Amino acid sequence: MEEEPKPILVRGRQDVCELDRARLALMNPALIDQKKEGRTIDEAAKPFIELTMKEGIETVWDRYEMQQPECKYCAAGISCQRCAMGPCRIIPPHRVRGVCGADADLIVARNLLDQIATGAAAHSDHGREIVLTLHGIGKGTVSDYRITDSEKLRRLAAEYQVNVQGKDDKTIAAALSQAMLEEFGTMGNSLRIASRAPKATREIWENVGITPRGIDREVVEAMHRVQMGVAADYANTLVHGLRTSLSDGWGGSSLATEVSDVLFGTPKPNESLVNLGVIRKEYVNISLHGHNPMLSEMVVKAAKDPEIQALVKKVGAAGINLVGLCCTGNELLMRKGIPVAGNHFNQELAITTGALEAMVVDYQCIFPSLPRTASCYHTLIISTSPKSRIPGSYYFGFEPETAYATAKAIVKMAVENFPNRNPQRVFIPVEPVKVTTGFSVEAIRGALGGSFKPLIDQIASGNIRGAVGIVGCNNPKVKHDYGHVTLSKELIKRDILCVETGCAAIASGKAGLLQPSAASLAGPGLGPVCRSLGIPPVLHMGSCVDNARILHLAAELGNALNVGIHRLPIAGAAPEWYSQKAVSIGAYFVASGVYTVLGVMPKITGSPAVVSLLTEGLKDVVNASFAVEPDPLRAADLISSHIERKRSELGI
Ligand code: BF8
Repeated sequence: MEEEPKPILVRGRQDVCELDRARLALMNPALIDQKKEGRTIDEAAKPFIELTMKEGIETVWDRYEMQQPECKYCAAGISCQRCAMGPCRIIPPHRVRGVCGADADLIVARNLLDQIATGAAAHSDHGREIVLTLHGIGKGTVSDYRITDSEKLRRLAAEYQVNVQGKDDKTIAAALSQAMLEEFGTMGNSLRIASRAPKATREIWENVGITPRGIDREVVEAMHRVQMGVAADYANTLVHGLRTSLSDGWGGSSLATEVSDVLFGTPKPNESLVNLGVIRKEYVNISLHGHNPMLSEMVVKAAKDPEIQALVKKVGAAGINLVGLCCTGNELLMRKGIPVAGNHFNQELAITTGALEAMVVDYQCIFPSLPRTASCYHTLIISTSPKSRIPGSYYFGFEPETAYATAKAIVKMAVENFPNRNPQRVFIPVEPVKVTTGFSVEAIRGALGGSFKPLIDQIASGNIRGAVGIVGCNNPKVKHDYGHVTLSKELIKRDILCVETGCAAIASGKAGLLQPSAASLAGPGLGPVCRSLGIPPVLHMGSCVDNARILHLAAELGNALNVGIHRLPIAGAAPEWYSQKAVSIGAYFVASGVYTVLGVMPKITGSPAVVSLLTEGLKDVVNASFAVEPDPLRAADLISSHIERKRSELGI
């Protein structure tokens, strides 16, 4: 019999100093009330935020306050930590160059390229892991996963010119994954999957010299360019940033999305629940947090194992309640209808329900301090990626070859932790909200009756003025969920359809905007269209790598009309972004021709030249640009004027 995988406690238990807790808890009740209201608009989160302040449990908002005032040079992007001659800061009028001679423009541009490359690497490395799993299935080394959407496998194979005639799924998987892996380090001069973009868009890339080549190649070249003594011109540096981001959106993220659909199923509309109220008192609660569906899908399977179910009975729980957080949550919600406890700023609060037996994480957007939060309760933080061994967590090395055994050991550990729960500390005073999700490109096409023509007709007639992709994170610089929800509500009121991913989509879910009944909040054109199709005015399209779905949808519309993406009445927005991944997403939206409004200022204000290039100059390069507008109502004005301008240019 195979030995059961055992965890390692990474660097020992992390405990929060009781003195720290006592100090944090000494807050005046009026201040607690004020802070609770100032930190979030998520009504279900407020009681937990109050609890953290009363009990002295540190959260992201406390740490943000402790970091104030921020360094104004770092905030403006004009500090450089790149080499050992520094650190350097640009302080006019005298300190206008770093030790190496770089001026403010170059320092800002290099820092930004670094951020884009980091984000592109994160998405694409996730994509590679998924493609490698498909490869393992094809080669017979991975047996715990199977191909769920054989039709999509064959469609992708046709796109990659892999012969499918008379071949079984496994043989196709081997050949297709090989062709996909070559996209990472291809000898060619373009990515095959990027040829989904409309011809006019690809011609723009070709003319500007930003056609993405190998996925790894663009990231490595970006890293080369930020080495001191390489990048010297800010504009030339940023143009490579666009190319790098395209290798993410049309490359690594597209592969992550498409192959996840092949392995776990292409999402279809389904119903579920969101907010912290999805955590259930009588159950063993396990939250799945992070990004890669490979881990979470296997945990879902292991939770049904008869041995595990017997153990659940033995510990006296009513069952196992799996709940998602962040993008792993989105993946499970889209495909399996598994409830989501919340977005980025709900991760610590989920622990404060006192009813979470384990938080299972892989990578990205996971606060490294979670084991400290968990030490105030019985919750176990279980880390699983060799790339993200978190001190204070129990670590299982998760590999596709041994996925089921590891997932089962993880679930077992969570169930065995149920008796350690302190019933007096269980606190779940909120009810979840209903959502309809699962709007993959295929599902949208299906809901429209098999082609995008009805959507195009509604846009042409003006019932729907256009569409906006609202994406991204939470950031303590913005009241939690306020940016997302205010912008979405304002746009649907103006008959603009919203398609959303990531933490933006979860914010809309918590606010009730992902229900068909939210059509009543839409304008006189969009509302009836949603009612006739039975869909919400805000469509949940998935996780952050699933922003590729938004690109593919834009490509479908562009191809149907035979125009470049830049000519469509569409826009992008990231009202509460924080992550380098979001920088890459914003850059590939713009490089693909999508005007994109950010709610948080990037660290670029130290270079007026960079600001002007990104907000104006890029219009002459890729026919799109960035705007920054922290007020979501004014952002809605910018977006609707842009959409109306595009409509009149198209003559509709
Ligand atoms: O990839 S939206 S906070 S969870 S980075 Fe992170 Fe931002 Fe959420 Fe998903 Ni995306």
